[in-house]
Amino acid sequence: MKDILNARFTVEMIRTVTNMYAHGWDERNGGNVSLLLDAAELEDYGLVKTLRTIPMGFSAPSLAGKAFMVTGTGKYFKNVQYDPELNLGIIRIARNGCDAELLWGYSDGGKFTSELPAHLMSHVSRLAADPKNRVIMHCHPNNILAMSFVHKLDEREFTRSLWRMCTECMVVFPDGVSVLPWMLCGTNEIGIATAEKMRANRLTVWAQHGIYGAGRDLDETFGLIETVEKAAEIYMKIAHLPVLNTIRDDELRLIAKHFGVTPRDGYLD
Ligand code: 2HA
Ligand code: ZN
Repeated sequence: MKDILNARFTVEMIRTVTNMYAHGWDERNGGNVSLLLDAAELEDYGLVKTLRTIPMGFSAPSLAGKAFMVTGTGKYFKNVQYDPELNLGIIRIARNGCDAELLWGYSDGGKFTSELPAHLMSHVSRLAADPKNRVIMHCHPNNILAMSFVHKLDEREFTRSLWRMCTECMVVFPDGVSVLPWMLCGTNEIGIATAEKMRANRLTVWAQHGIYGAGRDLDETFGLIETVEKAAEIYMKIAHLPVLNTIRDDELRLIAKHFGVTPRDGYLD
């Protein structure tokens, strides 16, 4: 029997949340990550039996039978590497679409992140857009948060400001960022609103809270957030200074053409 602690996806999850903590994106119990797994592969690790059934409080019928590794509620990213089985869990969505079947983890009797609605509903949106999507990631990067206080929350304007901050931005997130106004977190409502945004692109800023990213693997998703956070950092460094130079729209178009990416429709003048 293979050991789940040595599984490639477990090792990558531990490395990723450890790195997120090291970047200062996940103070205390901040942030949460979910990773879509191959349910059949879990049999190799002996993970077939339901240890506990945990109601989710919402319904995601299209995910029935799918398995996810999800960070635990109230758990600190900095501690995951020292006790993965306590701080992480693997759940399979039950046939009724409303319950989570715990296959591994949350060993203190805990459960998945309070943001499970936003995660699973966003998985549904992203899988519809890209069947290879596997990751939803949420965290609280300083500069994205700061920018959400001083920049208009119009998502076209927000995206354009970010694109102009570093040449690479257009290459990394040509689909732009969506922005949600402040909302109460941990609710089905913010989950529905986030998933609605995630139909169009892979990044959603939660004003005065943080960001959601989606991607095909943990590295790609981390890199998306890392790039937005870098752009937001430059923005915060220059926002109060007279700006003498910028990247113009025709130059943004040139970057997109050169790197073969399509900018979000209507976002360039
Ligand atoms: O889990 O980040 O949004 C802590 C959070 C809630
Ligand atoms: Zn949060």
